[in-house]
Amino acid sequence: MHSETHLVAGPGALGRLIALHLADTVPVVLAGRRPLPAEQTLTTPEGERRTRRLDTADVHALPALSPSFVHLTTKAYAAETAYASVFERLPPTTPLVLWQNGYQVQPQLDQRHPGPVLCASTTEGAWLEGDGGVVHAGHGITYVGDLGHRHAALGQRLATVLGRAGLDARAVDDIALRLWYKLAVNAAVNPLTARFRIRNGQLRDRPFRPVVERLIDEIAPILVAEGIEPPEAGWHALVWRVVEGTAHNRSSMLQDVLAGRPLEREAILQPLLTAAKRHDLAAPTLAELDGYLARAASR
Ligand code: KPL
Repeated sequence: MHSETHLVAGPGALGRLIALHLADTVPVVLAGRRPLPAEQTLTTPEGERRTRRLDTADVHALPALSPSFVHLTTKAYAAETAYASVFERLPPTTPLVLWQNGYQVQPQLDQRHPGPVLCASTTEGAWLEGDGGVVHAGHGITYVGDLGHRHAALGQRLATVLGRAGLDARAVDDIALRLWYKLAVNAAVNPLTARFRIRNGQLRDRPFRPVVERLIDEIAPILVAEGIEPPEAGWHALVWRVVEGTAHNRSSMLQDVLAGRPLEREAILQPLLTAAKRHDLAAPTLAELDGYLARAASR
């Protein structure tokens, strides 16, 4: 087996986007819980359709592999289980890359995994096109780094591999900060768009705009109390810039609602609500949205 093989575990939109990019430059195995067609098509943001044959595998019955990286690209709620399946069969010191939203899986698996753990925070937008393809909706940036500041060279190596594969990737030494910023944006955008089934850009209009403002006013002091330094332009500018840039998108949580998948409520809202409680901060709008999503999930 080629020493640069990348195993991508989690064949959702992000997993397939990464696998199809990497496949042009390094050997890739795409692993999931159910069989997928080996032939996969990537539709680029420019509308070009590129079909590639990928090695696919059952995550519960992986072939003998010694990959250079395992990319865990499942939803946050499925990450621990996928991790356990993958590492039943792989060398435990294999470098692991976590691509999840939120800030829940990352510290947990960083503690659990014996090998190096990198986290990736990406603004690449993609959605699935049936079992045989993925649409790359828009180019984004991917930041990679490790929480413990011990694997800078590995982060740099991964950023170079991703860059060669056509994804704009940068190694950073403040990945925790970037994960929290993304979480702040996801918490302000995703639950509301999922609840009201609206595109991100509709948050700019009434009646949603004041709710987004209230959410940001609740999220910002929680993060500051957690020691997260505010973005240079401020929390409101951070959120509205993303809303503007992704105005035509359906958020990942709305896509999950429409596909009948579980929601990333725990990874995105729970870290904020837990921190709010710890610092005795009121977060009624966040709590109300969390309660709504929890009830919707149990129906
Ligand atoms: O990350 C996103 C998501 O949908 O999960 C945003 C940035 C909100 C874009 O839709």
